[in-house]
Amino acid sequence: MSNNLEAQLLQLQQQGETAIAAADSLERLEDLRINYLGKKGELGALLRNMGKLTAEERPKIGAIANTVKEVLQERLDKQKQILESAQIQAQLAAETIDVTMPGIYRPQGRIHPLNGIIDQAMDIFVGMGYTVAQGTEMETDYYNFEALNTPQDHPARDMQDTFYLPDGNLLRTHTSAVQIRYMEKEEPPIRIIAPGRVYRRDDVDATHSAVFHQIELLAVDEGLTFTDLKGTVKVFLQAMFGDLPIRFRASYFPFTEPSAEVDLQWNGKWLEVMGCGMVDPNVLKSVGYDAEVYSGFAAGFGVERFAMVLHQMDDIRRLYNSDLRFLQQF
Ligand code: 2NL
Repeated sequence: MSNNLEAQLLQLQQQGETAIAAADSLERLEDLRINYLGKKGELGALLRNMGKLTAEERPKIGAIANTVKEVLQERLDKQKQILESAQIQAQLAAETIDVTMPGIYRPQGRIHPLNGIIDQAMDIFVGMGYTVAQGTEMETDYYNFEALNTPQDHPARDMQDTFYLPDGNLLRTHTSAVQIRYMEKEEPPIRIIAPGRVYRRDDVDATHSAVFHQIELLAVDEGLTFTDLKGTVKVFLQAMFGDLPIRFRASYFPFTEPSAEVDLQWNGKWLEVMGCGMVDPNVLKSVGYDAEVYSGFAAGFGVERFAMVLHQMDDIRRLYNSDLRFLQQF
């Protein structure tokens, strides 16, 4: 009996050692541990036969069983260490970064000159307490013309200038409609700027485009005067162009009265850069404001025109055809 059990124990040890040495994963190793040394494992199963041994045989077999258990446990620990270290080595190898490799080329993007000017203008006006307002590019006749005191027979209404859509709507010819809608929703005091894309039926040439960008500003409050308009325009233009002389010339817009054109002395020449005026009382009335209590000023300018002056450009089309040789200069 004892010889038989001793032989079985030694055979178990040998089998176990071989299996452990061949285990190629931590999961497999854990399965082996349970299989050999676990509560319901093979070693336990053999030892349940110890009861049949004589009193002299028992300690001897017990000692052998202990050795088998210790040896197998030691082999398990050792194999576990080997597998864990192999796993770490594999991970290190997989995650190694070769710092001598050349980097991936990512071309540097740039701010488009039109967006650069819009950003700059927004910064300046936000600094003066203005809010940026936006709207849709398709508008109704009412918001683009009627509410802006532009009568049915005004030349700006002409089919030559406006893109009319088959449904009777149109593509906005200025961003004023954004301001009309804003005033309908809000009460004075109002200070907003409306930058955006606008459309005119122009023949395209070096200085004209059918799609271009405009920024308008509007302030409505009690007691606003032409002096407030002049001061605001001066602060803005000098922030954009530098400390240059500016002048106001009487002009005409349907939505302002009085109206003025603003010129800037640039390289010794007077350049027309924006239009402005005091909001016509009819416009204030159209949004439900009391024109006896409130007054307002407004101005509008073309972003393309600013870009051409600031960047010494002679052809507006360069702003639209995405030629990298042009765009990379900014
Ligand atoms: C120009 C001139 C201008 C306005 C735009 C405006 C808007 C409202 C009420 C009154 Cl809601 N006026 N806008 C006023 C004067 C001039 O633009 O030469 N733009 C390119």
